[in-house]
Amino acid sequence: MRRIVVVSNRVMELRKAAQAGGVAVAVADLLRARSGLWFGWNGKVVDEQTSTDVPEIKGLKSQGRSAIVTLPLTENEHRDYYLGYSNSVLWPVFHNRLDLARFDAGFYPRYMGVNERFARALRPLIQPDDIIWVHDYHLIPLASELRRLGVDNPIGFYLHIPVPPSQTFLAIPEHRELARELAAYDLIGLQTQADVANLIQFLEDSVSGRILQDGRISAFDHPLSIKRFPVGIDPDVFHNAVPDDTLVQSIEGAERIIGVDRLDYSKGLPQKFSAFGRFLEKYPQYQRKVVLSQIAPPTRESVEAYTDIRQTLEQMSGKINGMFGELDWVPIHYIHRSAPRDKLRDVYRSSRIGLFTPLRDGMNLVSKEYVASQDPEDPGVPILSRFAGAAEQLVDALIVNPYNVEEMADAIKTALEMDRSERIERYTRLMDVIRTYDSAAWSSAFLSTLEATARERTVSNVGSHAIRASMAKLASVARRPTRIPPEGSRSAQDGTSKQRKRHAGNGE
Ligand code: GDG
Repeated sequence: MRRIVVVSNRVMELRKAAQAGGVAVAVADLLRARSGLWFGWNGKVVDEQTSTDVPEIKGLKSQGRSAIVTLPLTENEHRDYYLGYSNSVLWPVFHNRLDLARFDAGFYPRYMGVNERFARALRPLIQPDDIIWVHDYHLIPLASELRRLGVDNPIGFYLHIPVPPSQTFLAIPEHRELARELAAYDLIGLQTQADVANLIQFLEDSVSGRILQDGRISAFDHPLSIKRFPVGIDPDVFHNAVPDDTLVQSIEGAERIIGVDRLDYSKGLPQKFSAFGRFLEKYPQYQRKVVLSQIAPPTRESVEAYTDIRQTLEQMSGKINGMFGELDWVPIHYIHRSAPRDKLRDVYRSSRIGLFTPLRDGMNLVSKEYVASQDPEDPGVPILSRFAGAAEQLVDALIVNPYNVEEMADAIKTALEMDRSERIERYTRLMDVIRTYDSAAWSSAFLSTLEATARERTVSNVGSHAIRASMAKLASVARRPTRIPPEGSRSAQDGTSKQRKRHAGNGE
C-alpha cells in the first residue's frame, strides 16, 4: 500500500486531534491505520529571525511508520497568509460574503510565499510512491509549487468549505491564478454536488476550462477530476452517549434545544437567536418549557470581521432573556467557550432538538454528531439549514431557510410536537446515511479515486516529462489575461449539461 502524505494548514498531535473534533479526527485515524506523514503548521508564530525552513519531525509513538512534520509561521505570514488571504479573502468569499472580504494587495504574495516555503520543506520528504492529499483553502497553490519542484506523484485536494457561485468567485482579483493552481491537482474533492457544479462553471468562466469526454475537466491541457466526497463522522464514537444530568436548567418537563457552532458569521447565530425569540413570542405556551443551549467557542478573533459578532450575540441573548426570562428559567444558555468532547456527546443526547442553521457551511459535522448521539428508541429532531452541505444528505432532518426567522420558529414547534414514531422513522433513515458515509468511507473513497487517477496516468504514459510540460504551459497561460465569455455566449454549455451531470457523479 502506498504511503500517504497528508498536508493541512494546522497539524496537531493525534491525541489532541481526537479532542478537536471535525476532520482532524479522521486524519488522525487515517494515520494510525496507514503509514505516512502529516505535514503543516504547528500553530506557533515566531519572529523572522527565529523562523526556520527545517521542519520538526516527530514519530508517532503509537504507529512507528508515521510521523508529524511541522513548521512555524512568521508574524508576517500569520498576518497575511493566515488571517489575511485565507481568512479575510477566501473564507468570506467562499461563504458568499463578498461584503466581508478584504482585498489587500499584500495578502496574495504572502499566501503564495507560505505555500512555496511549505513545498520546499516537504519536497525532500516525498518518496516516489507516495500519494499526497492536501486539505483546504489555505493550501490551494501547494500542488503547483510541488510540481515546479519536480514532484509528479498523484496529488489530490479536498476543500472543506463550499465553492461559491462562479460570479462570486470571479470577484477575487487573483481568480485566474487560483484556477491555475487548482488545475495542478489530479483530483479535487468537494462536499456536495452543488459545489462540483459551481467549480466546473468557475473553471469554464475563468480560464475556459473544457469538459472532456471521460468527464474530467481540462484546464491548461491538464486533465482534472472534480468529484463529490461528503465528509462524515465516526458514528460509533457518539453511540454510547448518555443523558447528562448535570446540565443547568433541567426543569421538570422542559426540553432542551442544542446548538454547537464556532463563533463564525457563517454559522447564522444572530438569525438563530431571533428565531428562538420569535418562537417564544409566537407560541407563549412554550415559555418555561424550552431552553436553548448554545455553545459557541471563539475562533479567529483577530480577524476584523469577527469582532462584532460576539457583542451582537451577547446583546441578543441578554435581550431575549430579559424579555422572557423568569427567576427560575433563563431561555438562552449561551456559552462562549469550548466544551470537552465527551461532554458534548452527552449534551447532544439530552437535547430534544438540534438547531443547526448556518447561512452557509461546507458540510456541518455537528448535525451528524447530534443524530448519532440520539437514543434510537426516543430520538431528538435535527433542524438543519438548507445552505449546509449536510442538507444534501440529511434530507430527513427538518430543513429550513436560515434567513426565514418565521419558518425556523415554526420548525421548532413542529420538532417539539413530532410524535415518537415519526422521530424514529426519520432517525433511522438519517443514521443509514451517516453510517454509509462515515469518516472512514470518506477517506478511503477519496484515496482510492486518487490512486485510480495515478493508474490512469501510468496507462496513458503521462509521466513526469508530460506533467512538467503541462505545468510549464499552465504557468505561461495563466499570466496572459483570459477572455471571460459574455453572458449566454457559451455555446458548449447546453451540449455539456448532460456530461456535467455524469461527471459530477458521486466520488464515493
Ligand atoms: C469546517 C467546515 C465542514 C465544535 N465546538 C466544540 C467542538 N466542536 C467540534 C464539533 C465538530 C467540529 O468541531 C466542527 O465541525 P463543523 O463541520 O460543524 O464546522 P467547522 O469547524 O466550520 O468545519 C464545515 C468541516 O470543516 C469538515 O469538513 O463540515 O462545513 O466549515 O466535530 O464537534 N468540539 C469540542 N468542544 C466544542 O466546544 N470538543
